[in-house]
Amino acid sequence: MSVDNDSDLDRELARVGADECCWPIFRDKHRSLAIRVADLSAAGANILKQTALACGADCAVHRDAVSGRKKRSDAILFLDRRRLGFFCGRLRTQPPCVSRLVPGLEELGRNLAPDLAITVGGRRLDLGSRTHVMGILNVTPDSFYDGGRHFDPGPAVARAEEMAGEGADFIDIGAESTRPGSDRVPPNKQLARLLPVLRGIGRRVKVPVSVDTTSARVARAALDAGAALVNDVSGLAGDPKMARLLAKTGVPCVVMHLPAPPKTMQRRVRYRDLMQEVVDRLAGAIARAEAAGVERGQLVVDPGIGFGKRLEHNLELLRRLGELRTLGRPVLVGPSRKAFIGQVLGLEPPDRLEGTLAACVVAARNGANILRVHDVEAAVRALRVADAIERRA
Ligand code: HH2
Repeated sequence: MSVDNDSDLDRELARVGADECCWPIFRDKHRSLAIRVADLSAAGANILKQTALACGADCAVHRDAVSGRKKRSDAILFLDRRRLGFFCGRLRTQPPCVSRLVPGLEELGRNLAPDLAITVGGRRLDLGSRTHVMGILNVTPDSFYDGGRHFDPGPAVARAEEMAGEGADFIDIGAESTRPGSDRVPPNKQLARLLPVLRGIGRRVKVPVSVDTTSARVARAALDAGAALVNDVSGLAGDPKMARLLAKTGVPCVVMHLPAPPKTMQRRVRYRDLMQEVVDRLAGAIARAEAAGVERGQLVVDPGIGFGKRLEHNLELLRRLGELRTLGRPVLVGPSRKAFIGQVLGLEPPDRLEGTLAACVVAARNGANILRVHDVEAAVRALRVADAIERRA
């Protein structure tokens, strides 16, 4: 028998009667890593491989790196997490062409065992404990699915109350559609839409509210009116004042991968290496935030499903979501009723519920901590069952 699921390992360790103080060691040994290292010299690739082999690990390099016919090579290191520290110790004693990799590998090791708690409204919320749900509330006339439905404050507040009753962990309010081809909505217009709803919600809904905006002015006013988080689809690149606002207020923020403004993002979609580019851009957003004084622990990352991506990119991102773990932050994903589901099923947004739920369950299995959805009740039910199976929770 081979134990596959992480959550079953502890039970099997207990069954064996293994000492509990050793369980973290066995958990690390259970998880093997395949770490990609870019652009080594041929000598570096060979030293890396030899060091890996000496540590009981392995390393794939270009077939001609050994002979030196290939001057540079990428590499993939195969080792279990337990061995990472030992391997770094060995690598540190090697020439700079490979010892320079140690800080990055050590950071990776730290990020793979992150604290996934954020502080919302003074309360610590462990996003790693189960899969969380963020309900979408668009106070817009033109959002691709719910545009016009909650444009007036009355229906918007009623929908927020309904989503809270359905089990939403967060409610995300946006006043600017970011669908492909959409135009910007000026801050004063966003605020005219948002503020009456936020004031109405404040009195009735206990669930933390996030504001979906790239404008620091809108975010500041929304926070003053009761919002507790910011959801910035530009990954803090849209408004230079946003990072400073986050540093000053200390509120959590979702930073999303957005390769181009919504107006033009679907025009020329091309990636040389999708996962690397998304990870690098999100790492850049985290670095930008930290440079402005934002606590890393208050950031949530999002690969931006449907934002400057084609069908194959969206499917790859959902399949390889676990790779975002290298950033060491909780992951939010927003697949709800989006075009990629329509492309798979040949259905319009009103008929994409089942596709959305499938995407949510796969995303949760692959490491998503928060799912941003229109259909809170259905998603909560689906994810509760998925968590019960997957995490025995
Ligand atoms: N998707 C949309 C809007 N905001 N924020 C995050 N963090 N992640 C997402 O995937 C995301 C987002 C687009 O969906 P929706 O709000 O339903 O549509 P519209 O932009 O047309 O209002």
